[in-house]
Amino acid sequence: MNNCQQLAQEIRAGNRRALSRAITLAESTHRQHRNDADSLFDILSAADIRQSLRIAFTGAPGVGKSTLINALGLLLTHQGMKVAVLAVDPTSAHTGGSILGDKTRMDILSRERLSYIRPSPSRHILGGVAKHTREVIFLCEQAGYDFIFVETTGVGQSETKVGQLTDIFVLLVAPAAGDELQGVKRGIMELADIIAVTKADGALKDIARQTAAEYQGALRLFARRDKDPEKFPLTCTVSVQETATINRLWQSVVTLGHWRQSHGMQKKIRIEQDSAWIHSRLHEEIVKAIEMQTDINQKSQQIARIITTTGTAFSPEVRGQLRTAIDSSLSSIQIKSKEALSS
Ligand SMILES: Nc1nc2c(ncn2[C@@H]2O[C@H](COP(=O)(O)OP(=O)(O)O)[C@@H](O)[C@H]2O)c(=O)[nH]1
Ligand SMILES: [Mg+2]
Repeated sequence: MNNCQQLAQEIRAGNRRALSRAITLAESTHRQHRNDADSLFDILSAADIRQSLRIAFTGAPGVGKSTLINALGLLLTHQGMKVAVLAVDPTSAHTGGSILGDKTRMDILSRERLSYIRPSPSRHILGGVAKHTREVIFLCEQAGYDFIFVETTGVGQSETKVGQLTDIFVLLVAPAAGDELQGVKRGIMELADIIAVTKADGALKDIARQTAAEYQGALRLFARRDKDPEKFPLTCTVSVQETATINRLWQSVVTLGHWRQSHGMQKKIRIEQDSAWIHSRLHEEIVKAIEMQTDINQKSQQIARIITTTGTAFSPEVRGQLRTAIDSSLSSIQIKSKEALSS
């Protein structure tokens, strides 16, 4: 048995160290690691593919994502379910603060035998959110996790991307009534399956209820989606101090998950998502190959110098140079691919 086969076997047996090693391979930029990761994916996908329910938790920093995930994770692991948490948080890449915060907030969950917590390395987040998140999700699924929680903050369109990788999208908002819905972007609200107003306890309880009612009102203005049963997308309030609210939120997630599964929606959504993901992978690889095969950077610097002289991109010189650069790049790619084919 070679190393990749061994690793695949350990992952399937639920070995967390093996899973971490595999994720590191998948996230690596080294050629050899990528090749190993490819072999690993081949081995894992040749067997029976396991799938988990994937849930995104998104919302502004400090809204209570990690705390809620910790509470939900404990609830589920105590029922014997396996929960994996992937933190895709661009803000932590800048400050380092959130990752430390998450460590303590998910500390209790991380000690559970049935949990697995993985923050994304910051360099991957900065270079395009969660470039490998789809692969990491696949690996966690093959390790037998029943639920995969993806935590992300609304920075640099990370939520949109995470929304394309998950089955259920939970948007968390803080209690703050009358605040023009806190500037939550329309596009994010359109993605939401559940909007949960957090910290609904103590002095904030009433405000949280009011906030939830406002969001409920706003949701009514959106067009109905095929992927929703009656009452969805829904709004609720939640507090980690009140277990009943956590249970209720989870019941909504489960209800929606079951409905989508039994109506063929989950399968449909996943096929669309995977097709889009493959498209963007292909796009990325081709652009990378083109950049490597042409002197695109040098050419744009040349043109930038002309713009500095002319003061605008709309000069005949610039447009002429641009056409020449495009033509010569395209023919250079053609020549190089012919060479590659005949060699
Ligand atoms: N009162 C109250 N505070 C909460 C609740 N959930 C989270 N918090 C607090 O909100 C702060 C930010 O929480 P955190 O989970 O790190 O937010 P994240 O940045 O969205 O992951 C922490 O100080 C938490 O203790 C809640 O249900 N009630
Ligand atoms: Mg957090």
